[in-house]
Amino acid sequence: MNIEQFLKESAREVDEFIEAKLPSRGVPPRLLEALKYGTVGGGKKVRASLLFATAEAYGVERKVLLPLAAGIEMIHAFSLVHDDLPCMDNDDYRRGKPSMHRAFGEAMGVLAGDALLVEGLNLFMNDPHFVKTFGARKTLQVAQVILSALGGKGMVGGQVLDLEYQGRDVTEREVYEIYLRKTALFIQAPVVCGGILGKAGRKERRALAEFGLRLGQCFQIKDDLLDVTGESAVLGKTVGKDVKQDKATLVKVRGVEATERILREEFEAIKTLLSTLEHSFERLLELARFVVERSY
Ligand code: GRG
Repeated sequence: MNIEQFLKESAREVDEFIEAKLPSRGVPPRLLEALKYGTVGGGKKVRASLLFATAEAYGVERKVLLPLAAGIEMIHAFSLVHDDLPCMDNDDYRRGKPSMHRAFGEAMGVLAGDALLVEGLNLFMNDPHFVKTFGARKTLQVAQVILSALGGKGMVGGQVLDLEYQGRDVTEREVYEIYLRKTALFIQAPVVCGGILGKAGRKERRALAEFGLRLGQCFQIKDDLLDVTGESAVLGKTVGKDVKQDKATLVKVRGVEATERILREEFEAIKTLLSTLEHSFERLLELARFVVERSY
């Protein structure tokens, strides 16, 4: 199975799981519709795939990971829905269709985002089979990793900096600070969770954490490059917004060519890092390659 097929397969399984597990009874039908709109059938599902690929190296079956993989994707979808709101990046187009607030109205954009976050956590923390398989301690540990990546020191803080640094001169260090918080920690989270659930040793866990963080930085660097060099129809979202909104990006500070070079160098560093590990992380390496070479 090549990496595109691997991603497609992960997406299919995660979508099926979400559809089957979303609470239907007692939830207003319009909210349920919005939850599905925000998750099922959209997005690359890279974060779920990172969890599968990491845990797979330790022989953990994908079936038992689905509640966490799907939960992580729902939480990610929440961040996209809120990111698109008029008071944030104000985007009308996401995953090849109208963004949530364009399709369901602004109030539902806020509420569906809230519900995606809460139901995303619910999906694995309230799944008896998941808790029984991995135990309460590991369930709590993965929840802690996820919540730390999202809080004031993580994604919310990163989004605040992203808005604050818009329209002013920024340093490379400030750009990396945004990347780390806004994106990298939540790309790192599924890798770290895969190590925890796979019972990785301390040394390998540390290396996986470093890999996840570096990959997360690469992910955002590539995202910013695609905003300049990519095509809207392929990406399924508006392009050219960073320049228009004068966002703090590496492309703004260093230019396209230097940014592409930095990305290539980072990928080489990631490759070396993975090659020093005891277990074989072929799939993770393929995913990393996809992240830096993707066109969508
Ligand atoms: C975490 C409580 C809390 C609030 C969120 C809105 C917000 C605050 C943060 C924005 C975070 C954000 C949108 C970061 C950008 C990350 C990024 C590059 C997203 C695109 O991810 P892909 O390419 O998207 O994986 P698909 O559609 O493929 O899933």
